[in-house]
Amino acid sequence: MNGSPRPGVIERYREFLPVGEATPNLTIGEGDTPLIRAESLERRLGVAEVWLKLEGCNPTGSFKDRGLAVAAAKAIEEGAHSFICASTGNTAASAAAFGARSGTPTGVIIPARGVALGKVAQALIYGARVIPIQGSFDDGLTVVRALASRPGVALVNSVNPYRLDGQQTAAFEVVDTLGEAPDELFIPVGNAGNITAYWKGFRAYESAGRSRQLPVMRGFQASGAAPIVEGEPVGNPDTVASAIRIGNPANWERAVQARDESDGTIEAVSDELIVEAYQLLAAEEGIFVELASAASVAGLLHRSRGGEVIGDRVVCVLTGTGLKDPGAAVRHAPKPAEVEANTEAVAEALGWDDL
Ligand code: AN7
Repeated sequence: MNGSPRPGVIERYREFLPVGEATPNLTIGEGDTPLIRAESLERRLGVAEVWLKLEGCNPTGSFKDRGLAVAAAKAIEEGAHSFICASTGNTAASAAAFGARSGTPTGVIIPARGVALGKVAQALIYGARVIPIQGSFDDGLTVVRALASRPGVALVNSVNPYRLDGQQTAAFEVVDTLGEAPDELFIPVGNAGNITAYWKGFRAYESAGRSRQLPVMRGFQASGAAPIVEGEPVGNPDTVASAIRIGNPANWERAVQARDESDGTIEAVSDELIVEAYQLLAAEEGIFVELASAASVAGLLHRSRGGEVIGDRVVCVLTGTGLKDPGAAVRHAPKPAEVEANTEAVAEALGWDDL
């Protein structure tokens, strides 16, 4: 059976994608993620509408599934026998899932240190060949670019244009839900594929008459890994947000183009602010994201506190789930104290002893 009661991005957005009869309708159930109001943030910042796009609700827990669906399907259509990517973890997990789904051997090159355990676990259990390297994501990307020149090997990093084609479906969904593009879009920036893809998507939808306006793009890098902000590659990128620990983004020029064409900004946010946004999203909105994803909301806090006027309707893209890195949550949340297993001790620990 080809069709599905809950179609993936290829089936839903076929008319906007470079897919045809010969493209396999590959899906693991990606896309169609929730867009929800952030009422606590709205009150706190005095912004009329703040919406959160919950990309952690994708099957592997990040937005990467959208782009991998299209990149994997096109690679198979074009006769690839293997997928390969470098990754800070989420691309690896997603590529591994689509490799498994399509029966395509998949190699994932990850930094030996700093990748969240949940992402490594995913890549391993999906059956990818996982190669930890003694270096950074940027080193890994150099290696896979060279390996991808071998026949039949499909490079599925966001240097692959089909990745961006697939990822733009998130922008389509935002417009489909709101009936219009938002005034501003806040988004984390690592390898800079996603900001490029959203901009491409908003423009495609505007051209097709689905939206009357384009958003202002607001990208955020972590301050220890902010090459686009600094205007030069960062040799040793360093941030708590391991997913965006990237010093030389592949889509650098296109991200700058998205920024400039939208009259937007790409700014740096500190690790402290990223952690604050991470805690705030969980404790006040009930949304558990990964640290890199919190960079979008950190950016909103940063601009609001800096006295910048925020648009009436903004969307923050929350790129991935917090569950892949439970260690980070434990480090940044209060530690519970162990008590005796009786009613009085538990009531006291709960602060209910005088209720
Ligand atoms: C949760 O998985 O680069 O600017 O190799 O995992 O499109 O790179 C991940 C990036 C934001 C940045 N949020 O997006 C990888 C990888 C999360 C991410 C980004 C990533 P891009």
